[in-house]
Amino acid sequence: MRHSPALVAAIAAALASACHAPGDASNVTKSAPSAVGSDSASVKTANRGVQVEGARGNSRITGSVLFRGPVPTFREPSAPFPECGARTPQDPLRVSGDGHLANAFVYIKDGLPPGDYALPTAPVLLDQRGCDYLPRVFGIRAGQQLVIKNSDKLLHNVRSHADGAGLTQSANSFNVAMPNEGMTLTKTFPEAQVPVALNCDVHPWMRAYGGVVAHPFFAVTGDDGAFSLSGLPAGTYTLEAWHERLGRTSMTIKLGADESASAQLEFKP
Ligand SMILES: [Cu+2]
Repeated sequence: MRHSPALVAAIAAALASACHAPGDASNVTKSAPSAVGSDSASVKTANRGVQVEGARGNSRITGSVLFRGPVPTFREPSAPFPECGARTPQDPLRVSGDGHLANAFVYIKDGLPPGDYALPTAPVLLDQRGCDYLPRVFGIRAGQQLVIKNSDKLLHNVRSHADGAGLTQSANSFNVAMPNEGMTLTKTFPEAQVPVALNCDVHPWMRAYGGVVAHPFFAVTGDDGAFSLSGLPAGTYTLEAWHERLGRTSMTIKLGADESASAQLEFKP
C-alpha cells in the first residue's frame, strides 16, 4: 500500500524534528567547551593576580672574595673643597695582605625559581657625611625604601644611574638636590640592577653603589672579604661578585637541601 503524500510529509517532518534533537544536543555539547574555555580564562586571570611566594630552604653558601695581584694605582677624581674639611682620599679597592677584597657585592644572579619575597619593612640608610657616602657599597631589594640623608652643612646632589650595569638611564635613575643639613630623601629602585651607581656632581669623588636585587640572597664583603648567604632552597645557582674597580666574576654552585657549601670568588688582575 502506498502512503499518502500527506503522511510522507508528516513522517519526514517528524524525522527532521528527531534529527534536530541530536543537533540541538550537539550544540549544547559544543557550547560546553566554550563554557570551560571561559572558566580557564578566568582562572588564568586570577593566577595573574596571585603572587607565588619565593622559595626558601636551609642551605647556605659561605665564602670569600679574593683579589691577588698588583693593586692598580688609584687617583681620586677630586679638587680641594675647603667646605669638606681635611678628608683623606679613599681607594675603593681595599685588599687585605692575603688578598681578601672588601666592598664586593655578592649575590645569587641566577637559578632561583620564580617567586616573590616579602620586602623588609626597614629602609636601607645612605648618609652623606664629610663629603663621602656611607656606606659606599650597599645591597637593597627592588622596591625597598632607601633613605638618603645629608649630614653636611652644604649642598650635595644625588644622581642615580646605572653606568656600572652598562646603562646610563633606567627606571632606577633620579637626580635630586639636597641643600640642607639633616634633610632626608626616600627613594626606591623599582628594578633589579647590579649596580645602580650614585654620585654627587658637586664633589666628583663622591660615589656609592647599590646592588639592587629581587630576593634576599646578597651580601657586601667586609675587610675580611667574607660573605654568607643563608636560607637558600636546593638548586643550581650562578653566584656573582661585583666590584666597582674590578668588574664581575661568577661561578656555578649546586646546592642540595640543608647543605652548606663554601665558595671562593676570585678577581684576576
Ligand atoms: Cu656632594
